[in-house]
Amino acid sequence: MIEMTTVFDTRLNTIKNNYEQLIGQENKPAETGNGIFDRYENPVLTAAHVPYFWKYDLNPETNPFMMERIGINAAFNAGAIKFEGKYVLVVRVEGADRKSFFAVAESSTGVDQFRFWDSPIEMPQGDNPVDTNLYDMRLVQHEDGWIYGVFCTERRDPEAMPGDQSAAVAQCGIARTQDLKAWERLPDLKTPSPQQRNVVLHPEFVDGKYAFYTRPQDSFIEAGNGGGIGFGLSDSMNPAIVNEEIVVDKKVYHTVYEAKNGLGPAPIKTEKGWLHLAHGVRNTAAGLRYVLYLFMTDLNDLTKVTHKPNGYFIAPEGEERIGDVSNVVFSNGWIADEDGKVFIYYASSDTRMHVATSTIEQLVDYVINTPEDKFTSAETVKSISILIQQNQQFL
Ligand code: M1P
Repeated sequence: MIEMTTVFDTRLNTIKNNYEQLIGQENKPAETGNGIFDRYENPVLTAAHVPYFWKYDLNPETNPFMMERIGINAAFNAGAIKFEGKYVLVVRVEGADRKSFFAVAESSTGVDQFRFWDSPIEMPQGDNPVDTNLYDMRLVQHEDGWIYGVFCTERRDPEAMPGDQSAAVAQCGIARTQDLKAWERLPDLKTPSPQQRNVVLHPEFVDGKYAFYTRPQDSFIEAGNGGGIGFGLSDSMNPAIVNEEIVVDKKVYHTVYEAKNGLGPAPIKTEKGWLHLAHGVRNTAAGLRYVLYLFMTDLNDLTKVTHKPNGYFIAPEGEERIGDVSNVVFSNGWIADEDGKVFIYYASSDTRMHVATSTIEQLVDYVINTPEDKFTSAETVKSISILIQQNQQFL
């Protein structure tokens, strides 16, 4: 028994020390960015940031080996909001059992020292049937006074053949809160599309209505004919019903968004237009590759894309390329500070969270002054030739 107590105490001390050391770790910008944004040396959140008291039974009587009782697999795809002066993420935490749930983590700096609140969110159930899995919350402080969490709720496809355990239906779940602790669940969004993922609520009313960005899709994985970032209006949030989806940003052959795309967080309002962050997907021999891209829509017409740089804004790099679903970067949260600094929270390979920082000024410059995709190799060479020619006087 004395020996067991020693094992218990030694392990508990190590676990606590490692945890505090990880959370206290400083994060610095990685050297030499591209002038558009800065990456950081360390991820901001990983499975190891999840509090040890969610995983271990801390009673030496019932857990003499100090064994992990509940495994956590990943911490990724976080919604983001500035709340009571803190940088707050609502993280998709995934258990070893493959179930995702939401948990709040906060930091005073926005780039490091993110610490999870004491317990995960207990999200009330929505429409029948009950949610099997919840993920990818977009957080929006709406001008109606509520903070909305708009997320994916996934359930087994009721039409699935008895042996098919992978057919699922994805829909947009909605909940609202004032404090990120108590959540009121509202009915799922209704749209003409059989499946929905990557739905985002616009922060302002549009013609007195709630405005949603959608991602109509034909099946659980394939965007199919409905591919593209859609837009539609709803009279209310309870229930939220979009009767017509207009595709604002469609998937296009031989681009980084040729297989599918989806909006990331809610757009940021700038003097030049609404700044949007989205993910684009293409298929490769190694599987799907997810990258992030930016575009801008008109201040008075959210369905009109005014600027769209060619290619990707952030693509997976280094260790970001490896994880449970490799070759993926995905973002559903960013925070714009009053002074114009922007914190872009992105996940890599469905495994961990990172931050990149920039400013509104830099992002607007990037979006407006980067050549757009003209869809052929010849046009790409033409853009490079024009730049070389303009640079002659400086060489
Ligand atoms: O695995 C990559 C991503 O796949 C989905 O995104 P999309 O619906 O655009 O294919 C989501 O499940 C997302 O959570 C995940 O990161």
